[in-house]
Amino acid sequence: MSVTLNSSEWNLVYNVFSFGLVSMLACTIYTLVSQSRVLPKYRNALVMSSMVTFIAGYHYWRIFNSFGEASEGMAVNVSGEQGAFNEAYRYVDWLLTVPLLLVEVIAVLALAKEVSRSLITRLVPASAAMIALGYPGEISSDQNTQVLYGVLSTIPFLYILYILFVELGKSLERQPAGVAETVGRLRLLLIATWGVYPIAYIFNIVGDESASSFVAVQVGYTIADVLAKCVFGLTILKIARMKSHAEGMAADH
Ligand code: RET
Repeated sequence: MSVTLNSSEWNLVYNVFSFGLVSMLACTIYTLVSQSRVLPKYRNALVMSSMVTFIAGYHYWRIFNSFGEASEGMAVNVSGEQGAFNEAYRYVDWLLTVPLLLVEVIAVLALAKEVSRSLITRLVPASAAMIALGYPGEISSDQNTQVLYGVLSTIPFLYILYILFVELGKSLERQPAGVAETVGRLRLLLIATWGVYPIAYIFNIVGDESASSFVAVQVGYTIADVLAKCVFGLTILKIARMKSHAEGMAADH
């Protein structure tokens, strides 16, 4: 089975993948070289961010190549067979990066050890379950299966939002004023970008294997990935710098 794009659609997907790839590479370098601009206790959060964008850069490289290999002219093979466009790269990427992103948020807050551990032991399994449950729906062409796994995956998704907005809110009260504000913005960025994924997934269900739904899903996921990984990582860096300065690090760092 294949979807036939027109030339501007094909070029758009090709260019968006290329943009995603270079954004991840550039962001990896930026967060790596910025290590010394924050206090040692915040460096782990930056390492997480570098790892997230590195892992994503690798997967965008594979996705980009897979798109080229699956294309015969403007027809993209989406059959799921060998040589077809491989949607699994995205899910393997998310399976690794989504738990890391959540650990990154917790790490930059530098909360008490028990609080961090309790948040992480709930967030990491929930995020892995969310991605693992979404995959069977993503690759299925049967609408009932897509809806079933979409709903199942939404359960851990809502649980994660509950932890981030309700549970984490309690520890925010103890953060310095400017930091609490930036963390508030971080959570807004998180909800705005993470919300794009289920919406793109819905395009897949209602779009019924059409070229325009293929384009919408791929462009949607890629833009959301750049926001959720790169822009998010840069916000984490900003929070780490603000906290480092609030805790006595010289301002010229
Ligand atoms: C799926 C399936 C449909 C239901 C829901 C989903 C949520 C996906 C999310 C993915 C987040 C990915 C991130 C990647 C960036 O690194 C799996 C599409 C709720 C929230 C943040």
